[in-house]
Amino acid sequence: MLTKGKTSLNLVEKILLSHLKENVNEIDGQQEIHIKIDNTLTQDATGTMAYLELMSMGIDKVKTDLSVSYVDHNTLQNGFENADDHVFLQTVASKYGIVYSKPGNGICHQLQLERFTRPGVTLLGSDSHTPTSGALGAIAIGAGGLDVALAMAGKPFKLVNPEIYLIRLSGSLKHGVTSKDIILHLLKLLSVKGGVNKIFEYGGEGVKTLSVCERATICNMGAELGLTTSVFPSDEKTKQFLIRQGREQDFKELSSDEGATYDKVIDVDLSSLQPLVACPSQPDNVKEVSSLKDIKVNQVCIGSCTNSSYEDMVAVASILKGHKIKDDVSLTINPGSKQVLQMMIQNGLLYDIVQSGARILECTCGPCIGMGQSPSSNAVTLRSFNRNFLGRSGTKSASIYLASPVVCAASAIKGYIVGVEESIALDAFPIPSSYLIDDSAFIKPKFDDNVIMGPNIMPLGRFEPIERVETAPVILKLEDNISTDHIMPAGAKILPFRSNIEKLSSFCFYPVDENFKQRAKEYEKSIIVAGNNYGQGSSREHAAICPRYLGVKVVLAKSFARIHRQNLLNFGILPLQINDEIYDSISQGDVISVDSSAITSSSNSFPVTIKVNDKTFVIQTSLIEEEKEMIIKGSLLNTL
Ligand code: MIC
Ligand code: SF4
Repeated sequence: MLTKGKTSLNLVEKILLSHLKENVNEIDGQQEIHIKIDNTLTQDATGTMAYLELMSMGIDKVKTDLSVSYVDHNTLQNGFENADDHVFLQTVASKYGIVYSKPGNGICHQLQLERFTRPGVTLLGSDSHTPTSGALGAIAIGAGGLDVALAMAGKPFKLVNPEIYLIRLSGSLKHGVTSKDIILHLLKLLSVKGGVNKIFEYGGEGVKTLSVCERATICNMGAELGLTTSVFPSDEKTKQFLIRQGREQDFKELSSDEGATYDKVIDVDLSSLQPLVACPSQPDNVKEVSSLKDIKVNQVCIGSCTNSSYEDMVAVASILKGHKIKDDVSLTINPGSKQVLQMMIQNGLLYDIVQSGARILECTCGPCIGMGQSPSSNAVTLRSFNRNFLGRSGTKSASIYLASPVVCAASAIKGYIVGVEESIALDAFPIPSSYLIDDSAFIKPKFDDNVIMGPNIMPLGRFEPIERVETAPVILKLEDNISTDHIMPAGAKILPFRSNIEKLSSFCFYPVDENFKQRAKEYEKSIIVAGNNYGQGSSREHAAICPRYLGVKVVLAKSFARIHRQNLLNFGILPLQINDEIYDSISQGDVISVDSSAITSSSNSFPVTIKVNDKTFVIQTSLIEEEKEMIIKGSLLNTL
């Protein structure tokens, strides 16, 4: 936790303290800290909403040092909707002083790492994998679009004072074991909720063996642990990366002080790790590749913001070179950026990849978010991505396995899940000392006023506050680890409606209950009950906006994922933490009553009474002043 008066600081404390807003004395013992945000990023699937919100804030230009708007998710353009979003995003960026990254330029996190992030900055992004930039020694955090819009308007970002863990790496990785296996190992150890309200700082001798791209994979998938973020020191490897990117001037050495302390230390001996796979349908269902016997693969997908760097492509091309993939396997590859793709062309990797039978896709998220390439019914799909939640591939009956790009490439050749043989070198193509720089698809703002909004872009309605006593049926009772992919799925059929809440809400909770919208409309208002870690996964605020739009007033859960809890509050849904006894007493369909009248008291901790059939429970609830105001007024926007 951040506390004042320490003489030896760890890296997280150094960056957070240098960005702390207002009175430093007040952080001691406080639950919440406010930090200044230097840079922001948005992507198109969350960005349209974030910019509609920004427009309602009445500012004429962003107040950050740098804000970038990427288009990388909705690029299929199967109808006018996505293209209209792109035009809106480009024109709104130009008006407010935001750099616009054109579709095809690459995936937001890979591009931010390559071209923009500097050691020591703070970055807030409307995407849960924003922590990828932690690989360059930045504090990079994912948040809902509204929080990012507020940061663009110059407001500080508020976060729970996090516990700071040191992940101390020793030794080095063996042949065929990659940094993906480090983060899969941590997921196995700590589970998908093991990182909530924590920041991981990586240290130890093993850090020196990892390149910035390898570090980026680890920081990226820290999101699957539920972490607030992850960060690596800025060292010689960082300098080499920035030199390759023609950005040596951005380098600054950053590390923890001698004698710095942490809330906890976790040791990982890199040389003890084996190739790992996350089995269906949670990223922490991790097993050793060698323990999986004869799992036949139908589809293999390499890419995503987790593993699409040039180095990843070198390893993949080295394995595929001179081999053919199995006749009944479909292998797709999404390079992470135009830079990566151009270098693959220039240095011959692409030839070896294409000759193997792989299909080359755009430099976008693609299959990771179900934007095309949905596998066949009951298929096994092996992916170098970060999420394997039910239905995320677009095919509900398919099983998604997650592994490193090298396991993916080797498995595409063999036809079942395998590691890389010792005899195969992973560096058949050298890493050049300078990368190919072409920033032509980043469009600088012109500050012109003409924002173009096509018919699919619907202004966000106002949300009326919930009643102080809500009596309503429990529309769903859910288990642990419900992700935002369950609540508000994505995919090619659904993503085009991200700017149109009425249409989007038809798909709300679709993977769990296809009749959810119809029932919600019949009930008019309703309550959701869930287990632990409710709302894990993406930062999409639509997973709060759509349930709210359909009349959900309260969510009772054993625990909440950080970003989703904030999104619920931002849109006026009351998130209440319940214990096992209350959870067990409620059945789906029960009409229950939630009395939160005490929220108007002056205290930040107040009782809420829940009546279930003939039982009455009183739970003590803690909300800070601003959170109370959002619930009392109906949404964060209503309070502004
Ligand atoms: C995802 O990986 O689920 C996304 C799509 O990138 C999301 C954001 C979104 O829902 O648009 C994320 O991770 O935040
Ligand atoms: Fe895109 Fe997938 Fe990364 Fe989300 S996790 S930003 S969908 S590549």
